[in-house]
Formats: sequence, structure tokens, C-alpha cells
Amino acid sequence: MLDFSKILVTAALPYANGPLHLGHIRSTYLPADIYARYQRLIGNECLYICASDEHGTPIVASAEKEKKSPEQFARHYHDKDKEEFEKLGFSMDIFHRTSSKENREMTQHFFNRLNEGGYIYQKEVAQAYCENCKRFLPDRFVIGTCPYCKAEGQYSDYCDSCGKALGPGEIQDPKCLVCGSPPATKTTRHYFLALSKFAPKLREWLTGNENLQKEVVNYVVNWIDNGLADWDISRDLDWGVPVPGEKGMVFYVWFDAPIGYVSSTVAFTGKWAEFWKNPDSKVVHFIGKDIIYHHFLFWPAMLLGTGEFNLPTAIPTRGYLNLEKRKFSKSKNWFVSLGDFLAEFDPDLLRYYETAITPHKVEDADFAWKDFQARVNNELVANLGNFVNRTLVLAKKLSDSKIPEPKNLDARDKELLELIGKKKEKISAHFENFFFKEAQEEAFFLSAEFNRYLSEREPWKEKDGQKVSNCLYVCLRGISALAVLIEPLLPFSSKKIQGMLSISPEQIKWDNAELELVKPGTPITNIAPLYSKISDEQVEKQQAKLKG
Ligand code: B3M
Ligand code: ZN
Repeated sequence: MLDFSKILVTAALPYANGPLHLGHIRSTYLPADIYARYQRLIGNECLYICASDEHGTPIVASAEKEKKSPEQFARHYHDKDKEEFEKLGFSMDIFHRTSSKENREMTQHFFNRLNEGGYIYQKEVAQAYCENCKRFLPDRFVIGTCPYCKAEGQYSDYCDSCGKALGPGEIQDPKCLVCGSPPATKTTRHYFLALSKFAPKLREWLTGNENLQKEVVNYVVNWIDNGLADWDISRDLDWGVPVPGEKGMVFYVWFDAPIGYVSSTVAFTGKWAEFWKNPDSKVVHFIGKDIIYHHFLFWPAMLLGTGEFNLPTAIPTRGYLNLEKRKFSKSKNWFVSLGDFLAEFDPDLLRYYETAITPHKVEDADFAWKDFQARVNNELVANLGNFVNRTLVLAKKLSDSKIPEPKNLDARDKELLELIGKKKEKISAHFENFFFKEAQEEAFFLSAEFNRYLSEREPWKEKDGQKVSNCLYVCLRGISALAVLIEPLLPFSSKKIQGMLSISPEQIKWDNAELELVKPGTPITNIAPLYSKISDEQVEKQQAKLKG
């Protein structure tokens, strides 16, 4: 359990190199948003920081293809990602850019500190060079076969098949990404971070921090046991953060990218150091499992080496999302972009479904249109949607569209009201521990209990007016409680309820969930269903798109 009042939440910085798809949301941006929203609801000072990751060779290569500058190219996706994140209700305090002035300065600061600490050295390395293109070919400018698992068509810095980060020169059967010719080898002088020196401290931090997922820690400690190679942190390239005092040399994208967490906080607030240096403040990074190496080894080593910043308290790591049992692939048209999804569906449907299929584990999950439809219709619509709508329609008919006045509540009525507090405690514990799927299940259990009570009381048949009032009052208390409890998960649904019951945004606080948020006599306005069912036609239309 994490206990402190200043919390910095980050989500892995998306590469500004193509449209976001449904998988990115599930592993990273949605869980980070749920956590940040919850922390704010309970009254903690919480920042949700993110930025576009704009450096690196894929962006240079893509920009060249489109005859744009890397800056222009990256800006396009930066703007697009930002807009889509907003549409999904992601409450980022800032969505900054790693090509920013703040990130250049902070990266050079990290480098200088690490250098002063004796953790940086220079070494000649053999580097792929394309005689045809007349340039060095760092990282993703070279594709080839992974030396560990033999998967073909891998970028030279990372094998997507076995998940290993590869050092320069390791890839087998290399080819120039641009022209396909086998590269020559030239020597060049690079900067290295002495990662090996951090092995004992990293092991101590990994094994001593109970907030890190055990399944991930075991994996990472194993890497340390096998020996950490020092890390080549410079590239012969123009696009990136310049290495101080060098020409035509920039930092490797993975050096400046995590520093983007710090520099984006600097860009957001003058009080940034309170979040990064204060021992009472905690840093939580949400990531996907493909970047474990970078967040559990490289980044903590960089932080340790500067000796100035907090180490992460937790790094919630989640697996990949497949699409109808296959990997998302833009080139194979096996892809649902966020933009396309949001053009058709309410953002809370995606938030609900992805949370429902995402445990706090690195295991993968599958997005299937039929399953999405079934979950939305049978759970979201049939449970929460139905309970809220039934209650409000009944209140319109039987209580003149006003919150009724309760009198002499019976034991069952009180039992329901008490259930709110009990569930709230459970949901809190789940949110604190990153069990968002379970938090959502508990909230839906609460809604189902209220719905059952409504069916059992049958106020539409009841002759005793006070009993009708009591039942509707209790149900409306359930709804106002849910407006608070589901806010981190389904903020748009919460907003709709707030609107109909005239709950003000200031009332949406965790501690208020079991209070009487709306006084008897308050009018209920603009009653409308929270959701509508997803039809078979809608599903078929989406499935047809996939088949291209
Ligand atoms: N830009 C995106 C990824 O591999 C990469 C993350 C950077 S986090 C500092 O998911
Ligand atoms: Zn070439």
C-alpha cells in the first residue's frame, strides 16, 4: 500500500510515429488515468505527466519518406495523440514533447551529472554504415535477424519476438532500412553509461521494493544475474538531444525519453522538484511489458547515478492487447485506430471494456468485437445503465421528477445505504493496489445490488406513498454514490449522472460517496439513458473493416 500525499503518475511516452491503437490504451494510458483520478478524488496532490517521444531513427526514416522534417512529422502525431487522449478523458496535466527545450536541458543535465559521477566513458564502436546512402545506420535504420531467438525482420536495437534489447553490432544478416543494401562497418566514437556499475544497487532496489510486481522483478533480476552490458547512449545522427561538445552526435532516444518524465513536469510547474526530489512524494510509472528493460534497469540506473531524484515507487506493468487473437498490425490492416473507434463509440465503452479485461499482470488480452458487444450490453447497459435509467424514470413518474423525502427507513433500506460504505472501502483498496478490474467489478456489484433491491420493492405497484419515496430515495443515494465511485473508471458516465442529479463537481470527492449529496426536493433534470446497446450491425461493420 502506498501512503503519501504527493504523487507523480506517468504513462510511457508514445512515439510520435503513427496512430495510436486500442492496445496502447489498455496497457498504459487508461490505467494511469484511473490511478491519477482516484488519487485526486481522495485528496492527494497528483500529477499525470506524459509527452510525445519524438526522437529516434523510426521518426527520421518516416519523415524522410514523407519529405517532412522530423520535427514537422512528429508534431503531426503529437497533436493527433493529444486530441485523442482528451476525447478519452485522460486527465493528463501536461502532454509535452521530448524535442522541447526543457527536455534538451534536462537531458544534458543528466549527462553532466552522470559524467561527474564517473559513470560515463567513451569507446570506439563498429557501426553499420551505408555506402549507398552515405550515412551511419543506427538502431532502426538496420533490420536483421535476432541473435538470441533468430526471429527475422527485427530492428537492430530491440527484438520484438523475444523482448531483448540489442546492442549495436549484435543483429545478424543486417540490411539498410532505406535502400536494402547490406551495410559496411565503420568505427566511430560513442559514449557509454556504465550500467554494470549499478548492478548491486539495482538488485537491492528491485528486491527491496514490495510495490514492484514480483513476476517482473524475477525476470529483471535474472537479467542482472546474467551480467549487465554497459549502455551505448550516443548516436551519429542530427535529430535528437545534442551531446554537449560534439557535432553530429545526439543521445540515443532511450536516454532522453524517460528524462521526458522529469522535463515535462518542469514544463508544467515551477514546483516540479517537490514531486521529483521530495522523499515524501512518490513516482509511479505505468508501462507495457515491452519496455520493462528500460524502466526497471536503464532508468533507475540513470536516477541513481545523478543522485538527485526519487526512484520510482511502483512501475505497474501490463501485457499486450491482441485484436481478434492476432497482433495489431497497421500494414496488414489488422488494426483499429483510436480515431476510428471514437468516431463510432462512446469513450466510456472502451474504458469499461479494457478495464474489464485487464488484470494487474503482464499477461496479454484479446480485443474481440463480439466480446466487446456482449460485455457492453450485458454488463454496462444491463447493470449500471439499467439501474440508473429505471430509477430516474420512476422518479419522474412517481416523485414529480424530484428527490423524494425519506421517512422511517426500514432495515433493508438501511442495509443498502450501509453497503455503499462497505464497498467503498473495498474499492479503495483495489485502486491503491492497481487492481482496477476488481475495483470496477465491486462498483458494478454495488449497482447490481441496488438494482435487485429496486426489483424486489416494485415501487410501481406499491400503494404506500412513503414506501415509494423511501425506495426511490435509497436508489438515488446509490446513484449519487456511484457517480463518485466510478469517476476514475467511467468519468463521462459520472458526469452524466452529475448533470441529471445537479451534483456539482466540487461534491465529487471520495469521502462524499456515502453522504446525501442531493437534498430531498432537488429536481431531476434532462433524464436520458447513460448508454445504448451495441447492435449486431455495428459489430458486423467493424468486423468487415478488419477483413479490409
Ligand atoms: N516511446 C514507446 C514504447 O516503446 C516508447 C516509450 C518511452 S517511455 C520513456 O511503448
Ligand atoms: Zn542505404
